[in-house]
Amino acid sequence: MLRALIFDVDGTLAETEDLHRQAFNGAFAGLGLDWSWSPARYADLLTVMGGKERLRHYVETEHGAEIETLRPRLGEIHDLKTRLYGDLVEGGGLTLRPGVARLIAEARSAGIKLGVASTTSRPNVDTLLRVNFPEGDLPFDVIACGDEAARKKPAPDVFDIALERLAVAPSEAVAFEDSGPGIRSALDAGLPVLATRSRYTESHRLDGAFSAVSDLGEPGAPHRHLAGHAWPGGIVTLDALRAWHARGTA
Ligand code: XBP
Ligand code: MG
Repeated sequence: MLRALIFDVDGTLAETEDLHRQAFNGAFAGLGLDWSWSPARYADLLTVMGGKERLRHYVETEHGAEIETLRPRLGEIHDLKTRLYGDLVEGGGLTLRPGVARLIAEARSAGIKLGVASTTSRPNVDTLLRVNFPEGDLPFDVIACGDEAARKKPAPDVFDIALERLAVAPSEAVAFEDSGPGIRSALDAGLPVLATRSRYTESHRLDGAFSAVSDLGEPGAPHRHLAGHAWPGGIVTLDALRAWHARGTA
């Protein structure tokens, strides 16, 4: 029986990655570093999951000669980036992707548990949820994210943590992801994965997802079906998820 839905954050709950990119660039400028990541450059760097890891990878590959002076500053750069990202999200304009609020509401009404499993830092999750859900009425039963996981995606750690805290088996849940590494992470945790491709994952292969769509769809705004299981009317509803899940576990 379907007992839980587990959502990735960046690119899945909302199209956040360009704000992350802007926050990184703001931190570089704020600390006197003449670095700037274009959208294309950031898309390449997104193959490295985790902002701290991504920053370290960039410094090691692009500024290796200065690594000894830069390495001690990586934490400071990422901390400023996280503050600036929070300001950007607080500044509004970052809404949930199509169908996310609807499906979450359907799940809550039906008593289906809700979890988050993200590589991003916890303050980023808290700010995104605070801006998009009413005070004191946050929908998620469990939030697993950032450095709680010993290994970042594509390792399964963060989904394993979410499953354990939700007290459900992988066979009783469905994961929602937008990226190749995220799909890999959820699959390796034993979860079936529904992929909603995002702006920064246009080039990602979504192999392994049992269904891939442009988004979760809304009445009057059906999604584009990309691969795998197709959803009646181009909308992923809880009823349709339950019907798929029942078939798979029959
Ligand atoms: C996406 C990530 C994160 C964000 C940046 O996480 O890889 O690293 O890009 O956030 P997910 P941080 O798709 O799993 O939500 O700088 O806080 O890591
Ligand atoms: Mg993501």
